[in-house]
Amino acid sequence: MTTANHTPSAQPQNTEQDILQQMQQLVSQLNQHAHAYYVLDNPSIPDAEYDKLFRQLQELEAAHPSLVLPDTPTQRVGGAPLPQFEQVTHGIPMLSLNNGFSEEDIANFDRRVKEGLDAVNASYAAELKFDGLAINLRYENGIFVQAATRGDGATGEDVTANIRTINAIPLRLFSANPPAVLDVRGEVLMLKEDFAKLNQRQRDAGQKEFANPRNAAAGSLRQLDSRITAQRTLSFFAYGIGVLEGAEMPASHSALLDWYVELGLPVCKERAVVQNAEGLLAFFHDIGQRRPQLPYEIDGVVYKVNKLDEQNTLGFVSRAPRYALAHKFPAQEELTTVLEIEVQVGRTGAITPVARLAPVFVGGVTVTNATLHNEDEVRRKDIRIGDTVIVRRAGDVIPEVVAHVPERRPQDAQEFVMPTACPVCASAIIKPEGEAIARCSGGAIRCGAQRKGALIHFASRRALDIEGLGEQLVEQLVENNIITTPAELYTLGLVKLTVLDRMAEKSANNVLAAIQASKNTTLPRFIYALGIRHAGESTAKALAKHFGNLDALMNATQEQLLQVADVGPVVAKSIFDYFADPLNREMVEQLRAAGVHWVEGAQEEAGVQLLAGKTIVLTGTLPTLSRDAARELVEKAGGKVSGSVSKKTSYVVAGSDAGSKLEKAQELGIAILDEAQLLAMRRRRSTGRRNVK
Ligand code: D41
Repeated sequence: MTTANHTPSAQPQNTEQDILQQMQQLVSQLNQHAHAYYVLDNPSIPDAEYDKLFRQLQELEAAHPSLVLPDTPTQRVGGAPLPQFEQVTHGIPMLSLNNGFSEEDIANFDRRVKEGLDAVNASYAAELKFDGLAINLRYENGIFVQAATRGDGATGEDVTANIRTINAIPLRLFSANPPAVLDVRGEVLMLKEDFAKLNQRQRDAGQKEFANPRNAAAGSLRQLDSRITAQRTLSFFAYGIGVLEGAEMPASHSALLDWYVELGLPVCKERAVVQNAEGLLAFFHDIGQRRPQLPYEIDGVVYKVNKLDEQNTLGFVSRAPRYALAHKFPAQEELTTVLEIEVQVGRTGAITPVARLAPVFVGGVTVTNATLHNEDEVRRKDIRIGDTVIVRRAGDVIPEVVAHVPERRPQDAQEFVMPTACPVCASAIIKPEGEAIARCSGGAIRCGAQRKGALIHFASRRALDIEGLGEQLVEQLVENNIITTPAELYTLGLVKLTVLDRMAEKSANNVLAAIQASKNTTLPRFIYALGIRHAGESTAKALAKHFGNLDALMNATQEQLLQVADVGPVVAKSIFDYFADPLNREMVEQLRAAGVHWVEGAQEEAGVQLLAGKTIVLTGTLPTLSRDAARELVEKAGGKVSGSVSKKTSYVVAGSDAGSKLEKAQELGIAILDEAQLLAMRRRRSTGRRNVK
């Protein structure tokens, strides 16, 4: 929320008592609106209204500085820098958490809890483990008075001024009868979205980016100048309690969090009360599935024996409670060293610097290579050979180098030098002005790497779909100079194939049969298979539909190409240039001569297309159809598949574990189909008879 101009409303004739009352009212109103906005995510007034009230309060405070209230939201913006952080001794130490990683660790935890309680069943509160910073908030008579970092658990640092800038943290608890003292414990973090925005700002300002949301949150909290913290959007979730005076301790952890919600404190909604190890694991797996869609980073989940008297019975060992366990996901970030920076040549000649790394176990796999994307990226992150770097592997995405660790840079760390010649074919590497990507100028004819890439692409499932012709076989075919172009695939015989490693007669015959079968294809697949830059699958489909036959496409001018739906100048030029090259035209002719064919001018088969003109979003796992199969089905029925839900979406087809897209569809009131309903949309004969295949 921002502040707007407003005419002063302080009236000189008011008594101090009146003014104080006015201020109290404004503070209370503003704090309630802030709670609705930042904690409940449900604004109660328009921003402009809020700003008006805010200005009124600011003006009153400026006129009567002695009356400024301790919970006024005007003080959130940060004040003069501190010389240093003061030390704070926690009233009750902040304990640490024991970690578990395997199902066995969880079973052992559950068993020890039951032994300790002499019970057959155990009830747990399960919640998220935020990857942020643990903090203690002290409220006295309902007013926020101090915030301290966890520090070593016994003593932390006073970060009150910084914490005050976090809009989600109430400056006064919502209670007519608040406790005399309440220590709220929880985690300060930065949402993924706010992290991305902050890094964008850092980039724009030519300043160092943060490696991850946790570092960004830590860096923001450790600012001596709270005005800087105020510009960084931080969030907070409460999960624990320290000193409590003047109120009764809730009987369970879940009741504590419910009470916090009533007091206006932010509590994460992703929590549950579950029974026994099975319940814990079910929670863990559910959250693990949804982790990528969560708006914040978590590094696991936390289990706590729910009843407080049971927690007390169990007690703690060496500063970690026996009643709690953090169940961690495999680490997504690890440190390792850069052994070498090499370049890889892609299908279109793109030169990608790749860091060769000392092997490191991250995100559940051993990583030895990580992409550095392009030369600018290497410079921006200043990654050098010999550096210690943070490597990240989230979900199934390819591992990447996030940042180097400056303190660990050796004296002899070497800067990366972009080669001027292709490491595969020695052709010149060219980086067109204004483009981020450098390319090998050899093309598929001269460059083995591009040749391999072109062949793999040609044979891939969505192109000519030659089963068995994968990366390894292509590698051997190219390395041994057996073939150089896709057209030569059709000249392969048994003899040429069986000389290769690991190629028995049976599998060689299978590959040959698949090559033969691939001759019968469709025009869109053929166009896509050529691997023209910028002409992906949907462009290939649009081109086939527009031109109807290959010769028309091959002879099209750039102006004609621009007539095709979704084809812009870059794509049109790329297609035009491709067919202007005689070598490419020759290869197309060779393919046709080899017998590759399709039905030209393919008309839609007779029948009703039930999804004609409809936009469909697929989400979650369908019971039998793969993502590709579902997409093909939609397209055959005349529909278009889109990746995101909007008002223009006609249907959302949802399977199990559907996440935010399903929610969005429900919000927007979009019809939701299951797989069976999707299957029923397959083309029906136009005879009037409902003949669903
Ligand atoms: O989300 C967290 N990082 C988290 C940390 C959590 N959800 N619960 C926690 N509970 C505790 C106890 C059980 C000791 C009150 C914690 C932490 N401790 C914790 N955070 C940092 C050190 C300990």
